[in-house]
Amino acid sequence: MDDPNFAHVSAASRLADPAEGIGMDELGLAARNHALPLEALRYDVTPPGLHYVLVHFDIPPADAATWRLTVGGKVRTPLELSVDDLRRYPAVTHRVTMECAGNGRAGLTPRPVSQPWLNEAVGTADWTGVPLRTLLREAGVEPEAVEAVFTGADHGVERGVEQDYQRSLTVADATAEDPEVLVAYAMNGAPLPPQHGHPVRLVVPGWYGMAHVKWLRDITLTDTPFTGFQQAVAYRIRQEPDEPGEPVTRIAPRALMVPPGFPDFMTRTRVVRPGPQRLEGRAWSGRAPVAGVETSTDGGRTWHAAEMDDAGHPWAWRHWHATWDATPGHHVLSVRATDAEGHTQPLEQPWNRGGFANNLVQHVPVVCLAAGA
Ligand SMILES: Nc1nc2c(c(=O)[nH]1)N[C@H]1C(S)=C(S)[C@@H](COP(=O)(O)O)O[C@H]1N2
Ligand SMILES: [Mo]
Repeated sequence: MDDPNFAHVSAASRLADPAEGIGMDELGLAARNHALPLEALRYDVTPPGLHYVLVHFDIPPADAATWRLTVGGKVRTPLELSVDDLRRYPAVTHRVTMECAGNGRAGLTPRPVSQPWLNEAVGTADWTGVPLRTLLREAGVEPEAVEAVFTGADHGVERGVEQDYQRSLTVADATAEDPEVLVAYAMNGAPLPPQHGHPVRLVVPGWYGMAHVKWLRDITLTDTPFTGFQQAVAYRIRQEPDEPGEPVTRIAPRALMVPPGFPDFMTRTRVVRPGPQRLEGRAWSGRAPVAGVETSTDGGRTWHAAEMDDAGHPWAWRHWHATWDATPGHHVLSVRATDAEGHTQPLEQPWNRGGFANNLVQHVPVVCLAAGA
C-alpha cells in the first residue's frame, strides 16, 4: 500500500484461504469482465460482444470527434493526431488472438484473489489501424530512447497506487516488422466498441492482453525503462510478493475445444449420445506457430493427433478437429497444443502468485447416455 489515503479502499494482493470460495468482490469483477462462451470458438473471428473483456478501472468517456493521440518525449517532432489523422495513413489489418494473462487463475491452488477467470478469457479479432512504427518514424525516435510508454484514458487505484493505466514496450518491440504493433481504430471492420478501447487502442500481436493498451491517448518515448505499476508491480511471474520476478510477455500455447453435445444448465456438464462425435476448437501460441494439437479421451493418459486447418494468420488461433466414438458412461476429454519451439501445456500447472501465463490442459467432463436414451 503506497498511499495511506487509499488504506480503506484498496487492498494488497492476497491468496484465498484453502476452503475460501469466490468472494463478492471477485464476483463483481467477473460480472463486469466477461469471457468467451466456449461455443464461440466455432468462429474464425469472434463476433462483436463475444470477445472477452477486461477493464481494470472504468470504461472512460470517449468522443472520437475530439480524441487526440499525442506522441512525445524523446522524439524529434512531437505529434498530436485525431482519429481522422490516423485514418489518413495507409491502413493495415491483422487478425490477432488476444488472451488475458490471468486466464485460468481461478483454477490455481491457492487461488490469487483477482479477476477469477476459468479458461475462456480469449478472443480473435481483425484489428485495423496504423503500424506504430509508421507513427514513430514520423515522430523521429531519438537515439537515447529505450522504451515507449503507452497511457490509456482510464484512471483508478490498484493496490493503493492511484494511476492511469500504463504499459511500455522496448523501442525494438515497438518498431518490429513482425509482429507489427498497431495503433488500431477498428475491430472487425467497425469502430472500436467502448469496452475494447474506443476510439484508439494498441494491439501487440502475440502478447498477453495487458500490453494492448485501450483508450490510448499518449505515447511517450523515454530514456529509462518504465517502472509504472502495471509494468513493475503487476504482471510479473513471482513466487513471493517482494521478489522482482519475470515480466509477463508473450502468450503460452493453449488449445480449447467447443464443448461437445449439450450442457446441463447449472453444472454445465456435457451430455452426448453414443456414436461418433466431432471434436473441434482452436489452438494458439504467441511464442511460435502452433505445430500440433492432440486430444485425449481418458483424462490425459493417452493422446491422439488432431487435424489442423492451414495457418493463414500467424498471430491468430488455428482451427483443429478430431473424431471421438462416444460410448455410454462418464468421460473426460482433454486437448493440448504444442508450438514450433516445443512449448506445450502442462497437466499440472506450475504456480505463481499473480496467477499469470498459466495454460493448464483443458478437461471437459462428458456424460454419454445409454444407447436409445
Ligand atoms: N487502458 C487500458 N487498457 C487495457 C486494460 C485496462 O484496464 N485499461 N486492460 C488490459 C488487459 S489486462 C487486457 S486482458 C486487455 C483486454 O482487452 P479486451 O477487453 O479488448 O479483450 O486489455 C488491456 N488493456
Ligand atoms: Mo488481462
